[in-house]
Amino acid sequence: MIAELAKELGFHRAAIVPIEPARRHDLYTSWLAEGYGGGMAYLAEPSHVAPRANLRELLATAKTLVVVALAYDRDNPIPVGALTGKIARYARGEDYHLVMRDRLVALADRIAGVLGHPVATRPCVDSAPILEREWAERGGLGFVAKNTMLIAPGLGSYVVLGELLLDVAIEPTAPDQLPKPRCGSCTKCLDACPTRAFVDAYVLDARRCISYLTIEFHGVIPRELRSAIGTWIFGCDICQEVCPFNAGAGGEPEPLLRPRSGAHALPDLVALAALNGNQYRQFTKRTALRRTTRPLLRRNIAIALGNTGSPEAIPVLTALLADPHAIVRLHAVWALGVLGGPLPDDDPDPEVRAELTYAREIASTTRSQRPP
Ligand code: B12
Ligand code: SF4
Ligand code: SF4
Repeated sequence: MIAELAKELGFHRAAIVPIEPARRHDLYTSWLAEGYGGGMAYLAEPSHVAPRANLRELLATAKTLVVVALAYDRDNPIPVGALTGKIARYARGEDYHLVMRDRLVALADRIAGVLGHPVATRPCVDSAPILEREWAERGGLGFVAKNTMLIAPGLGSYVVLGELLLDVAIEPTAPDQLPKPRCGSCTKCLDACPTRAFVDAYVLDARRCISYLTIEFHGVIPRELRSAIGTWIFGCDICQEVCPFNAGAGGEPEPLLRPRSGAHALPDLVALAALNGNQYRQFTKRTALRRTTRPLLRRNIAIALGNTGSPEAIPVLTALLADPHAIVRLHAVWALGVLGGPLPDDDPDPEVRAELTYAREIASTTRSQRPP
């Protein structure tokens, strides 16, 4: 019945799992101990580590977990001009956290209605301290693949996950077993990752992942990773784009998660760099893009513009040199160095000045390599 209700609410998959201790908690803590979480310090806080081992830390009376998956758009329009950036598919439409949360609350209400009494619930999505992929596996929604994504057979990996803790015991829909990995000898995702972020199959070093660098990381992007970021300005989908399980996937994606506009699916880097504060708030309103800030998005745009290799990017990069935030100017300087554009003589910020020295070096190396 719950699976039926979940379907009516638009979820693509739903399952019921009994509340038991997590089985892969040691993999989580060893991942943190290796430093693979980078600057996401919140992941190592006791309030995030303990509930991942024991869901009852989130709802003391919990007896059942409902795990759900919502599919989003797999399509990828072809870029029109040289100065087009890329936003990861999950972030092009309505913020999935909001969509998922509203649906989970509606599901809880319907369950209470059917049971005829109030039910204590706790909806969880993404930021909640839950090993979401493990629970989705245990509910039989799919398997964790070498790219660390939960792949739901038939839907692929372009799905977001959510959970609902309930204080009522409900018969499970799945045998609560961790499925066998189904990647076989394939290594396409590991080979395609441009920043070589996979330490091994199933293990991602977030510090090298474009998704982390463009969304979660707030500092100066390491020089050696900048070129590999390509034109991604928010997130990255490469290790999913190459996956054969996505090539054969079907299912209508959730309409609310479809790209909000052409500019969300194919962002024009020049137009995006020129948005004022109000326009930026409009563009990111109720989208997952809200996870970043305008200066950080401009930092990412500067890198992407440098990586277009197009001299047409020079005027907008020159305009970014006037940004009040040093983080934006620094990356604009780097991009101008790469494109051989005019560099400023000086900058009030010492880190930007150091970047200027480096940019002059790359510019002169590039010039000396050009044929006379
Ligand atoms: C931190 C985080 C990130 C980090 C680190 C990602 C990572 N792979 O660890 C960064 C910022 C890089 C990131 C990127 C992305 N993320 Co993210 N992220 C999270 C978050 C908040 C925690 C993940 C975590 O705990 N990582 C630590 C590792 C150790 O844990 P894990 O990923 O759960 O890995 C499990 C398995 O790998 C397994 N495992 C380990 N070794 C082995 C060995 C074998 C043989 C097997 C089978 C399994 C296995 O054990 C782990 C524990 O259960 C979750 C939400 C949540 N609360 O879980 C979303 C979440 C994982 N992200 C999500 C998404 C959509 C993305 C992106 C696709 C966004 C994008 N397009 O840019 C990318 C994908 C990059 C990638 N290949 O993972 C979705 C994934 C949905 C799915 N289908 O899997 C989640 C579940 C959010 C959600 N509610 O939907 N993310
Ligand atoms: S999201 Fe991109 S950068 Fe991150 S692991 Fe996948 S391919 Fe590599
Ligand atoms: S690309 Fe290959 S190895 Fe990677 S997740 Fe897909 S099937 Fe598994």
